[in-house]
Amino acid sequence: MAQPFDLTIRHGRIVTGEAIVEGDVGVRDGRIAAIGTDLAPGARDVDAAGRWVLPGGIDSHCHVEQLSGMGVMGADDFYSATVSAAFGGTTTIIPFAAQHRAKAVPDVVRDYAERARAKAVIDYGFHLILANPDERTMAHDLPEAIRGGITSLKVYMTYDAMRLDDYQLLDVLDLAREHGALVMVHAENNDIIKWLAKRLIARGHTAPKFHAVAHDPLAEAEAANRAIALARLVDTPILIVHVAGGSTVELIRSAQNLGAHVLAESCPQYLFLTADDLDRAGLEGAKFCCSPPPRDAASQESVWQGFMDGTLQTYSSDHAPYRFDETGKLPKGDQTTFKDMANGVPGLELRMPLLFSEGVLKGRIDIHQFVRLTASNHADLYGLSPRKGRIAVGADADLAIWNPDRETRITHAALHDQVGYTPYEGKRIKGWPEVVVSRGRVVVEDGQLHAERGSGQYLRRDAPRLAWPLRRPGTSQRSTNPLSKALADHGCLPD
Ligand code: DUC
Ligand code: ZN
Ligand code: ZN
Repeated sequence: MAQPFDLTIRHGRIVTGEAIVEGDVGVRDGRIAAIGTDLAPGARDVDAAGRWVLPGGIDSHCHVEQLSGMGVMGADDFYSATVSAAFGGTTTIIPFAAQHRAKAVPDVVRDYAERARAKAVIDYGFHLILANPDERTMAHDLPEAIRGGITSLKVYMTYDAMRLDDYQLLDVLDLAREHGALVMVHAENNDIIKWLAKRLIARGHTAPKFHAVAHDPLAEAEAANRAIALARLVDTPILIVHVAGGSTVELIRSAQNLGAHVLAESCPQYLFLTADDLDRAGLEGAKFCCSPPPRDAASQESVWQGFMDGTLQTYSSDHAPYRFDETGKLPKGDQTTFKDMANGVPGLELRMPLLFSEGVLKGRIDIHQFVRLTASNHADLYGLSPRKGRIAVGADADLAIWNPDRETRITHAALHDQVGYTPYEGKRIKGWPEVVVSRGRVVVEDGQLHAERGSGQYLRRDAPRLAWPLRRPGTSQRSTNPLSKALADHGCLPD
């Protein structure tokens, strides 16, 4: 008789939705077929005694095989990025198909899709980076991309080559509401950064640490505040990505308490690095340069608080893999200034192990918060539920089996990306996803990869699943924007 399951994971501590089940997971045809105790043997059994069985992670913010606004190609392609993600317990990524101003959106999407199809070893979707909301894009190409399953887009308020002005942002937000897409916002004030950078460079302050000075926390908070105001004006949800500063966390929380439809994300670099990391000998600090930059211990604490109280919904890597050489961080060799270097840090592989060790095992967040922040919230917000992000019968069998006792001293040599360094070199962490399963396939086991190039599947995503209001005890949730009614009355917004 045929085995009832292709794979049975036995005796684990399984996190299912909001419960913990001590038992087994049965997998058939790539999906979770049963959760219970004493399930029948599978064609293959994996012992998970003493281990957590968690949903595979979803990393909804990573830059893969992407040309930056400055024209720099990242070091990871869709193969190395997805391999690296899988080794860190992530089974789905949502990188960007990045429009540059001269490119048409359909060509951009086709190009990224072709490259990913040939190389990815885990499943993936795309967000669109929108740099040119011209007439054709807005009238045709963007609605078409959203209908095709790219149900989120990222817009920049900074970087001359990418940024949209407020007028364009309003147009994009308006269109996103009409077509049911989620707008992710890179919130930094372009002119503040340019103004400060010019003065710093003119005074000879060119070292990497001045990147953090130029990207002042006020540049982030001002832009976030403006993005929230624009979103409230036209009654469209936004998600502010890579929140770094404590004041930004606070203003997002206040906006949510007023009932504003504002979501937010942060990343490992804002929990585990500070601006002091940029202050290293020579140009070494370039390895820690990302935008916005890591801040200080108080901001780290605010980001933790934001994760703990639900102000921040998603924890992503913002993996942006630039090598420490002329191809990335050091385009002008030892003459490189902080303005020349590519912005970004790697993080696909260490994102979840860092949070498991420092968040779950140190008691800052519980295992359910860990699952929400690394998987299920991403699935809901980016239209992947119920297929991804939770351990439930019928969902894809995307699983990570975590050994909570395994101790690791982080070294880049043990990682699988192509960046050549990690900002977390030497850090000691506890807990590691030793076995990783993608759609029922054991893709990582015993430190080995068991997945073919191109075996990941493209995910055509549904509309975001957003639940309002964000519940926070003791706060009254008023309507998002009284002005919206006036705008609707005058035909500027739908009723
Ligand atoms: N900042 C970005 O805006 N994108 C990639 C990485 C970074 O640091
Ligand atoms: Zn960004
Ligand atoms: Zn990014």
